[in-house]
Amino acid sequence: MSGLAFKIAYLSLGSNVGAREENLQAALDLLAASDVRLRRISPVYETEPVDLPGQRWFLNMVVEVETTLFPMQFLDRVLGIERKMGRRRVVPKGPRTIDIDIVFFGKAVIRSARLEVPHPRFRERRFVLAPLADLAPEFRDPVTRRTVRELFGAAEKQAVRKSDFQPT
Ligand code: PH2
Ligand code: MG
Ligand code: MG
Repeated sequence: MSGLAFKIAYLSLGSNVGAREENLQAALDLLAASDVRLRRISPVYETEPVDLPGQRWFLNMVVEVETTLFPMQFLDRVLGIERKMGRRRVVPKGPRTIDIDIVFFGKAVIRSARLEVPHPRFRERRFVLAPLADLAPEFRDPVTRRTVRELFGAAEKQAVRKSDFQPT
């Protein structure tokens, strides 16, 4: 990828249907491509469901990638992977085989109908902030100008605990 302009992006992955570990691993395998390089992956956390309680606990993680794709191309790539993995959008915020959300795309602030970056709800979500803080505690949210570490410290309690599973 050297010689081409690339951006660093942070993605949040979540799964609470089927073999959750295999789903995270499959998503990482599908993400890796000549134009999307996986740089670092966070520990995996088992997390209490937020927004829609009463569903199975999630496995969540964050991956740092570098990509030469533009944001909308990158969104299409991610949605294609969700589709390939059999994701069906049945209930909003409900159970899912795999969810891949773009948390940051460099320092970009994007507010379009299809894509909002930074992710509009990541600041309240410990299932995003805990693994993100493992990778990039000093990264500054381009909207609030607060670091990931500060946002994590300020987020409301929500049960998250490290899982033993480590994808490759
Ligand atoms: N995703 C949601 C709604 N609630 N809760 C947890 N713990 N983890 C998630 O990934 C998650 C959620 C909508 O995308
Ligand atoms: Mg989501
Ligand atoms: Mg999503």
